[in-house]
Amino acid sequence: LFSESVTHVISENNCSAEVRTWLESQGGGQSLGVHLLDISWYTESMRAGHPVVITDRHKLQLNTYVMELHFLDEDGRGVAFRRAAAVLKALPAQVTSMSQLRGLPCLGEHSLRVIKDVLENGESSEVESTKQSERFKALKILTGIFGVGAKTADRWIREGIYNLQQLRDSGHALNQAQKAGLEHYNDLNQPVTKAEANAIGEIVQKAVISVLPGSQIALTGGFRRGKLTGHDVDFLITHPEEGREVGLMSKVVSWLESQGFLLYQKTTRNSYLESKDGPARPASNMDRFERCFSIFKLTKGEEQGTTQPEKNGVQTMDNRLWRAVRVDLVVSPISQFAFAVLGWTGSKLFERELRRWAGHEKDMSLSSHAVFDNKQNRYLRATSEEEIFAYLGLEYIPPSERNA
Ligand code: DCT
Ligand code: MG
Repeated sequence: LFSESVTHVISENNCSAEVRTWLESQGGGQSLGVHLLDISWYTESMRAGHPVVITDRHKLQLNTYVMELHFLDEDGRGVAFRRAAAVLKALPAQVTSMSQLRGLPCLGEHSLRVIKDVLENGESSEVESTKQSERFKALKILTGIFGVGAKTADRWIREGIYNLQQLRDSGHALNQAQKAGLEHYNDLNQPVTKAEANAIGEIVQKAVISVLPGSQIALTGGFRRGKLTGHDVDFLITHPEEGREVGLMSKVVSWLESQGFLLYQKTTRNSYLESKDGPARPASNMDRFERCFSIFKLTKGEEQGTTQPEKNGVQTMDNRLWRAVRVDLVVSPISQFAFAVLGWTGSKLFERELRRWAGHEKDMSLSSHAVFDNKQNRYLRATSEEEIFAYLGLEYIPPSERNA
């Protein structure tokens, strides 16, 4: 998670003299590129003349601690910790003293307290005691079940359910997703590799071509950003003739099912209509494409026979010839495809900041469907991500730099 780098590069002559001096003092040289992670504070800080972060791709041990705190998120502090982690991630060098953090944005009181603790004591007592707590462990285990969110996990914990066995014994009626999640728990908690994502890509490609020749697929999500592993594989499907994509999802799913590739699937229907729904609302994270949450049955290559640690610590050879993999399929009409690609490439924090930028700096509403210009009171069309960045007044940011 933390080995990845951050977002936007601006040219040096975009910096104020003060910023340049500061950056040079941080070890940057003449050819310094400035990486920005939170686009909206970027302009604010620039205006205020504060030094803005940052060069380069160092990972910080501290990030882990800040992220662990994310799990404490019971009153919406998760985003604040994510931002703090993203700032640390983008720093040009390992943090060794609190003074290095002076003037940096997005580091709140709580994050700073944790960082201070880590610097002084090697670890954060707050984070460590959280990690040791039964509640934290249970939250991790239960939200690790596909179909179980923090709310459900919390309810179960309050009923005294702390692990999978207790859940099974509880007699709780689980929905289809949760049943599948429980059944494939180990597989779904094992990272998906790039090789596995490619193998699934070939299957999905075959499916769409079989049911509607000319259809196209794009790999989105973390793998498009260059990540080597992910928790799932995300695909976007379209057809170059507007309207031909209607009904495509159910055909693709039927094909996959008939070939025995699906262990689970649930399709939600597209409900997006510009004229009816009005401008895309920036506050809404969820888009309204036809979407299929699925679990694929992926045959293992012979070289992939893995050993998995069992609960009692004994290594056992897993002789199964397949593994379960979470796959998300999304169908978009070609007219919205560029927006869909941008919206589904992530990261989640990057998307959030981009939407915030659009709203605050440009008075535009950006979604995975469209961008609405509030000043002109109209939608702006785009056929590529580059055009969308241009509308937003930003240099193009390649996917590999969207890992904030
Ligand atoms: N997305 C978003 N807002 C959400 C959910 C998703 O903007 N609430 C976008 C951003 C990422 C993309 O959809 C895919 O989502 P995930 O698969 O959850 O994220 P990922 O970056 O692909 O992470 P992973 O590698 O773990 O799958
Ligand atoms: Mg993903």
